[in-house]
Parts: sequence; C-alpha cells; structure tokens
Amino acid sequence: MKLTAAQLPALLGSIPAWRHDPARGGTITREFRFRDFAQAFGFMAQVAVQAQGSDHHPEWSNVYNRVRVTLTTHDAGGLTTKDIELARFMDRVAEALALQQPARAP
Ligand code: H2B
Repeated sequence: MKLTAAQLPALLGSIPAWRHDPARGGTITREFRFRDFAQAFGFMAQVAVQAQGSDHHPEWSNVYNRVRVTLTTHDAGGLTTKDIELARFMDRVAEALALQQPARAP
C-alpha cells in the first residue's frame, strides 16, 4: 500500500542519503560510488539477488564505478515500505563494500 504523506517524513529520515522526488507518485533516488567497476557490479549482483527474492526491483544504471538508483512501487503508483526496505538494504551492502580492503595495485 502506498505510504501516506504523514508516514513519509519519519521513513525518509531513516534513509538520509536518498533524495525524495514526488514525481510519478513518489520516488527515492541515490547515486552510489564504488572503488571500481568490479565493486559496483558486485553491489548490483547482491542487490539483484535480494530484489529477485522479494519480487521488488530497482530502476538503475551503471557507469564504471557509479550506480544510480531510483526506487518506486509501480503496482502502487508511488512509494511503499518495500522501497524503504530495499533502500536500507542497498545502504548496508554499500557500507560493507566500502569497508573492504582496497584493490591491490596492478
Ligand atoms: N518492482 C517494483 N519496484 N515495483 C513493482 O511494482 C513491482 C516490482 N512489481 N517488481 C512486481 C515486480 C510485479 O510486477 C510482479 C508481477 O510481481
């Protein structure tokens, strides 16, 4: 069920790196930046498994080490708790990757 205007502020406050856009009934967007393409694609692979498992899929694009993500629930015509949960999952995966060892020099 689409989140109400009264529910949004507290939930958006829990994902401060995401930007809310009221277009299309409500979306959230974040750009992730990784060490390199391998790490960006590793992030996308982990998120893809999660998305498939929960049947909730991101809109995203990748250029080298950057992954730009927009989340919304198409079926509901706006934001739902599924978007907030997927955003939190992405934040956790990106944070874990950022803590990894630097790549070895070539
Ligand atoms: N992902 C997202 N982000 N929004 C949806 O409404 C959605 C989805 N719907 N993944 C699912 C798939 C639906 O189309 C299928 C049939 O369950």
